Amino acid sequence: MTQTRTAFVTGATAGIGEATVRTLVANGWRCVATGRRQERLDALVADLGADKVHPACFDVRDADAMDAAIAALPEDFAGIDLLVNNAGLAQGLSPAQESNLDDWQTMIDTNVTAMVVLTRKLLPVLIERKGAIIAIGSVAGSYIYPGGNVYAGSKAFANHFTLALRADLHGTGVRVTSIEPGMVETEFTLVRTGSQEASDDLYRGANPMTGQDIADTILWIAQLPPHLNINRLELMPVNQDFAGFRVAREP
Ligand code: NDP
Ligand code: 8X3
Repeated sequence: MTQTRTAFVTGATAGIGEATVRTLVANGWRCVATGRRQERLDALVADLGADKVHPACFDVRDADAMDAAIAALPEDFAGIDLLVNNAGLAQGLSPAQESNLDDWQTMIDTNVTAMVVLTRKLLPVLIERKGAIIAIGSVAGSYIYPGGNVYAGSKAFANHFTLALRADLHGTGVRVTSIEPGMVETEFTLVRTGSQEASDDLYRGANPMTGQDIADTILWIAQLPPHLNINRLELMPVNQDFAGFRVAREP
């Protein structure tokens, strides 16, 4: 009988992270599911079982709360084989010159600092267990769009930090993958714009990817043979592409 493996999935209360927990559990994994919304973590436990899901409710920007959550992991969930660095957000779509500095700080704290801190804290167990790290970066880290500014910068950092980990973990047996999605229909755009109408408008007719598409990709990567590493993987819906060069024409 194969041993049950354990994943630590950040941002499991919605979108890609929630789909990932549901998919991993359906395929025999245990998951530590994190997020700030306790009621959504409770719903995951109710649906999937307390033996399969351990809820860890904390704000990833709070390093002390992160330490406490890691220290409180029950024995069955403490041996982490897979870290899914997924929690993240965008706030605002304004040009840099009109952007709100608090929004920028929130994105840096969440998408950059928290990911780095959590990864550093879990590296010892991941190395001990020859585990894997899968990070959700974004195409925004490679192709810039107007208003992307700090979000795009934070995702360029995520894409690149993840690749850099690959170099440092050389010889440890730990696998590292940067998944870089384009448009996925989740609560992301609602959080970004604060408007259900803007969110619906963005996705209308685009046939975007779903959280399930990304979760299936994560499962596929996580279950590849241990000698195989996907370094980076960029995904988009067919209806989205990366052309975007603009020319401002002088009179
Ligand atoms: P959702 O808004 O649906 O989910 C975001 C998740 O992140 C939630 O579970 C939320 O939990 C968690 N989160 C956000 N801030 C914090 C915080 N401070 N502390 C703890 N948890 C936090 O978005 P997605 O599923 O789309 O996003 C997941 C990742 O995918 C993000 O990193 C995003 O940048 C990336 N991505 C998304 C794309 C898209 O088009 N949707 C495209 C490319 C990348 P809670 O609010 O309960 O704390
Ligand atoms: C573009 C991807 O992360 O900027 O659809 O939303 S992201």
